[in-house]
Amino acid sequence: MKVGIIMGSKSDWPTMQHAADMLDKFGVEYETKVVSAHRTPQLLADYASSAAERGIKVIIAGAGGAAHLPGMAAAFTSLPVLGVPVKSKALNGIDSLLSICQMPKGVAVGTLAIGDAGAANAGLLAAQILGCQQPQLLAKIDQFRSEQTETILANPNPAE
Ligand code: RP5
Repeated sequence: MKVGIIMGSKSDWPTMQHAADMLDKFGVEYETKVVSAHRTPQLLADYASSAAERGIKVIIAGAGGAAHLPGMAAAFTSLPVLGVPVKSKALNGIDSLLSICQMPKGVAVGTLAIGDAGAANAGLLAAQILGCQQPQLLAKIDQFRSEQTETILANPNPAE
């Protein structure tokens, strides 16, 4: 298991699924789990503090509202933690974004964009991090980018 995808609630899954889909594209192994910083604090402590010894290399953590999950996960492990701000109903994810990206100095969380794009990019970035040690994985990411570029260049007319 290389990537741990955790989220504060089952209701985050439609967003966080995009991270899993991206990892599937590159054949990167992952696990998914609901782990809430405030509803299941002991589970969070256990999950994050044991992640490295269980073979996890990167954690993707998504949460909405007062989204302390990524920061708290990062407090329990020195593995890289990528935070995904889930779009909240009340404030459209601005609350999630600010509570994830405004980490005080000393414990780092990499923050992605709000919502589906952020989750997909978290998967992509996790694959790139793992790719530092795996040239074949980086080659797959290069191929993905080339295809993305070709798709746009082959269809430049926005009205078509
Ligand atoms: C956060 O509260 C979760 O990450 C979720 O985005 C939000 C709402 O959770 P539910 O009330 O839908 O379970 O902890």
